[in-house]
Amino acid sequence: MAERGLVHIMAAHSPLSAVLAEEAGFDGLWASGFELSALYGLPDMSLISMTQHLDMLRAIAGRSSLPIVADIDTGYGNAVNVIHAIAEYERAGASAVVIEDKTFPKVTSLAAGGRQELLRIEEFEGKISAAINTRADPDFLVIARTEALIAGLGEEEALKRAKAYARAGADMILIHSKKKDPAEIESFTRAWDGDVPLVLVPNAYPELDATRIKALDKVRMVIYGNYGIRAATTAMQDAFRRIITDGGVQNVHKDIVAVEEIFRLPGMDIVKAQESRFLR
Ligand code: SPV
Ligand code: MG
Repeated sequence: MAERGLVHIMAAHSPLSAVLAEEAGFDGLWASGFELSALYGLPDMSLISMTQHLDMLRAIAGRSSLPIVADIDTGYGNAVNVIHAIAEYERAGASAVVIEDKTFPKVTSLAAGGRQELLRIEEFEGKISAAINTRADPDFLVIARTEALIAGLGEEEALKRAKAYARAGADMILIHSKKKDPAEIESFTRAWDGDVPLVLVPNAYPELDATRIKALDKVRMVIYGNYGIRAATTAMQDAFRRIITDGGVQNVHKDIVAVEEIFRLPGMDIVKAQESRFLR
């Protein structure tokens, strides 16, 4: 962020999606709870475990050199659970975590009519302090996410919470909104006079592009939060439907990557070189 001003972080739900994000030129990866839940065929409602998320994060870290921002939802419980989680995520290879101020179990933020209950500010301050106190590397970022706008509590409450979390030691504040119009986020960003920079996730308001975000001046990280799983779903829906309609793969094969690409992306050349060197 110091070098680039604004960093672009792409959601990854698997090592393969991480490799694709790295090749495309993103600055980092978002180990998204929404995407991993969807990968398991589950809604993003605290149903996948910390172990499942950590296992995938380790697998991603093993195949990509990009920094990983881990989406640890509510921190899997109270401040004591956060202490355990921070140690585990740092060891697993994450460079940052995002913790949100909702109660456990949570409901995904963008769902219409979803139950959105927030923690008391003091309790969440304790969780942020616990995270800061636990990290071994001072460069490991603790990002506090307020869901005040998602819960419909308004800008004043969102600013109050963001300021409290920054005072508790958060390195950055993630402000989320599900309004289709970016006005709510732009207004919060203009009103933000805290010392720490902001993180945006333009999932609900996609027209807020990098040029407009840079003009807001206080944002240093943009997370493309569900674009990996949505792009993959679009591609699979299209291909699978065409195979049924066409009665075979005779047409679709021309429009998808050749199998050689699936040899290349996971680094089959490296394994082949290992075979010729070490198999006796
Ligand atoms: C995620 O990708 O898991 C997020 C972003 O937290 S959102 O689903 O938009 O809340
Ligand atoms: Mg999430």
